Amino acid sequence: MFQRLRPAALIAAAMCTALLFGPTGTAQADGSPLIARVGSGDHLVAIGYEHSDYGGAALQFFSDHSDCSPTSRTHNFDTFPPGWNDRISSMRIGGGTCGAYAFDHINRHGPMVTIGGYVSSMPAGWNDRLSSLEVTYAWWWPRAR
Ligand SMILES: [Ca+2]
Repeated sequence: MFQRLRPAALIAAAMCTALLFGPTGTAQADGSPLIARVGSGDHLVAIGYEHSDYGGAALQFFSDHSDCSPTSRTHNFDTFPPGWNDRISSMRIGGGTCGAYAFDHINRHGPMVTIGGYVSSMPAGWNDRLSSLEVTYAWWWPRAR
């Protein structure tokens, strides 16, 4: 049981750490916030970062639940806040069985790549390209099992 829960616990701890010790201050030089959020609800399901290795400004993805099972509702983010289109360079996806479809265009359209867990740099060709995101059951993500 401990082994099964461990990856989720590690990712949850990392996400808490990112919240506590992530970017400090309230705004960047252009006035945009260092930590922005998208989605409604109290459950943090993913974090996107401006730079690789979880650096720079952060975008937090919130949902009304945190489940990623074959039957649970997916966490859909059809657009990103102003300044966040084509900007994300690294991500952390929620633990357990969660992974994400990351799309080139808004409304979860266009070319797509699957990611999960810690993504310190986006897959080749996907830096500064994400425009929408779907966090969901990650059948392709063996480390989430
Ligand atoms: Ca794009």
